[in-house]
Amino acid sequence: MRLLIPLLAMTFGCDWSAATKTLEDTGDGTEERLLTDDDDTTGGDNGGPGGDSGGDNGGPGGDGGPGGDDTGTAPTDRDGDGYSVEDGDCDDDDERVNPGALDDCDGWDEDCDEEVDEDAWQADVYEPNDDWDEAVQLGSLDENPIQSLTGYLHNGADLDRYEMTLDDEDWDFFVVYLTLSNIPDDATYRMTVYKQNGSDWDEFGSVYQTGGTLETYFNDQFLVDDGGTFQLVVSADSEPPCDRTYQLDIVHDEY
Ligand SMILES: [Ca+2]
Ligand SMILES: [Ca+2]
Ligand SMILES: [Ca+2]
Ligand SMILES: [Ca+2]
Repeated sequence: MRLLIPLLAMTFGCDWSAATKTLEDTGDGTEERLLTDDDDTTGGDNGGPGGDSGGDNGGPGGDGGPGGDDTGTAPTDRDGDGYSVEDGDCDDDDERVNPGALDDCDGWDEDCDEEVDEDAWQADVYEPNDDWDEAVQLGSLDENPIQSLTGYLHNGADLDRYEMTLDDEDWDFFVVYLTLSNIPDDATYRMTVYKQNGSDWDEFGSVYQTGGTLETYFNDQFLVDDGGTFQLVVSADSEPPCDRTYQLDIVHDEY
């Protein structure tokens, strides 16, 4: 594929290509999987989340109920997490579950708001990076022409922005190869490239793919100094699993 690039670069305009596969197949599987355990509220003893969700540090101690069993009046906060059922604790036998808990990526709604794993992004060292001015700074591709990182898309609304700069001169040519791998088979991931234009961002192009590896590149125009600041946005067109990592590789070539 690289042998093709110099020829394409010699042609007019900024080229954008990729192996785009279609299918907008909205991933419903994830959503369903996450909600399966969710409906238990107070009451009975078993059925707590302690189960297998994994990923977390020591789950809440199993069953061994707290002291004083059968008093006539129900204790207001049986698990001692600071919230009673009246306060919105949807599992008063599990101190890990309460309205003040962090709802991380484990398939369980720890904070009782009927939304599952919405705080998963907080475990991502690159977050927050959804807004233009929050982009992860990759610096100069002239100085660091090969970059590789691991990211997460935590839900279908997550955007991961990466910003990079490129120098150019009229007679130089550059090409930037972008590879996004480990896309889940049941999710469609997208890469969109923008170039800064004053206070605006011009879209270079957008490509997407379901599952596997998405490869694309952008390159410069003939006889134009079109270096500058670029942003790459990784996003999902469908709901991805919150704990699935993707790998992003960026390679800058000049000739
Ligand atoms: Ca609780
Ligand atoms: Ca939640
Ligand atoms: Ca959770
Ligand atoms: Ca993000």
